[in-house]
Amino acid sequence: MKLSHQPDHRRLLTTERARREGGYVMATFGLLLVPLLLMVGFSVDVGGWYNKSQDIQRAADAAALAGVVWLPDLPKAETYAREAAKRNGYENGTNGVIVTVEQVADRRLRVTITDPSVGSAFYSKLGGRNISIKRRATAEYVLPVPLGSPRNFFGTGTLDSGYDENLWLSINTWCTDKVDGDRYQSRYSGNRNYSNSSCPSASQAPTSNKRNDEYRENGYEFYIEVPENRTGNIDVLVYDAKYQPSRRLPDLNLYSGSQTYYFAMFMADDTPVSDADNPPILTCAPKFLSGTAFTSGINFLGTTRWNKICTITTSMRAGRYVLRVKNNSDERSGAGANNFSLVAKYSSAPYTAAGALCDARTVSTCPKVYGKDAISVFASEPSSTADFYLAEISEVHTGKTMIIDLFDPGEGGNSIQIRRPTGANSWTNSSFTWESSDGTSGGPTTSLDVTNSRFNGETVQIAISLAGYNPPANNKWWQVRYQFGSGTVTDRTTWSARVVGDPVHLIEEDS
Ligand SMILES: [Ca+2]
Ligand SMILES: [Ca+2]
Ligand SMILES: [Ca+2]
Ligand SMILES: [Ca+2]
Repeated sequence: MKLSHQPDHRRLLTTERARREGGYVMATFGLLLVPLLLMVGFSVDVGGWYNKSQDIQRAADAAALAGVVWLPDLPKAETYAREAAKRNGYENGTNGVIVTVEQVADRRLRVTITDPSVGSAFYSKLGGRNISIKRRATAEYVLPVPLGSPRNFFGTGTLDSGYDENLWLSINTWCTDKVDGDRYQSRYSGNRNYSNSSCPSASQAPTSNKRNDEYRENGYEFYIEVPENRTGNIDVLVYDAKYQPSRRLPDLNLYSGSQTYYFAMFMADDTPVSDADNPPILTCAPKFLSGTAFTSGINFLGTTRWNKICTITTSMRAGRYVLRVKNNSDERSGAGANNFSLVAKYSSAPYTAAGALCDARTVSTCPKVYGKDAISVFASEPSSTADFYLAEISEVHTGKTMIIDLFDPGEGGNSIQIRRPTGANSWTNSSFTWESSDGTSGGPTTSLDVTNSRFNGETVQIAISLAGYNPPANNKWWQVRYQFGSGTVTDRTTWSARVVGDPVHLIEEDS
């Protein structure tokens, strides 16, 4: 507690004790009456000041939390912080109250409230002036952990040998069972029967043991991050957006039929903590059926199977755009996995790997394409050991706990490791504990045994302590390593990673 004028209790107590030691009880009582009354008065005042300072602290806390989510827009953060302070009784400029709002880091906001005229019951009657109380609070917000790619492309599989990701983005049809690896877009669980006639419709209300309750109406979401210092218009391209099981690769066919997929872009906005309010870009919401034509004139990474789904022009704002990809609810005419890739490429760049692909860890003007919350992928590499980018964990998370969900991981393989970055291009196995939805658990260990397809249809939740975590400046990306013994790595799976803790919270600051 910070009070500018604190009463001197010690002196009063000393005085009292000294007089009691004198031994003249009655006389002393009379003498004591005044200081005793003063003491009572002061303790009432101190209690009042304490309550007041708590009120001011609460107002500062509320203001910092309300304002921080508007950063980097400081004027807006100020407006919302001051409104929250006002709602809590402290209006800037009224009764001399001062509410100062400052940005102290990228996503940190400090609010200081000073009330210069806190009155008192007794102190002021003795001629004491009103005291000034000042309290401050600092809030920060932490964005979701970027998933899957540190670059301007994601899930390009084997399209370019120089940038082999050996990973396709993937989304299954409605009428599939999640046991095949799609945690959030397969509508069924425990109903692996893909013939058109036997796949229940949504209106038939599948019995609970057949329904995947984790199905998400909004499908999967990606972020397209447009840097402030971009050098031109940026095209968002998708490779093989449609599902064409007759062609098979890269799509996976389980039961023939046509399918519809919806892509939709949403503007970057001032509230990065929530995506629910990002305005849709109506011209960037294509629908893909098996017969949808590719965009003509694009011959990129050795293929013409591309569609341009959006151009983010330089007159549109920088920031994080949201790209939503979902299957068609209740479409039961086929079953399989629709594989695709995403690239955010400068419009003026040539359609070559060297000209169009970049890594945001080393090139500041490079747009980023990464997954949000969960990535649904088809991992496929023609060797027995494969490393895939999993999640970017910056030092803001040091001391917390990272949680990784691997759904339906590693059938046919031997083991999986989680690797933390140690340098620009080096990683080391991390120790973790794990718990599976099948009831088994283990660790601490540096290797998850996945032999005998033991986690088919199960979620393995991995917990990693980030105590003392200090990533290299040029690489904060963690990887997941698959080891398949003699065979080649292949897995249709869904991965998530997050750090435990509130996205918006108050932090302790040294005064
Ligand atoms: Ca499986
Ligand atoms: Ca496809
Ligand atoms: Ca928003
Ligand atoms: Ca799998």
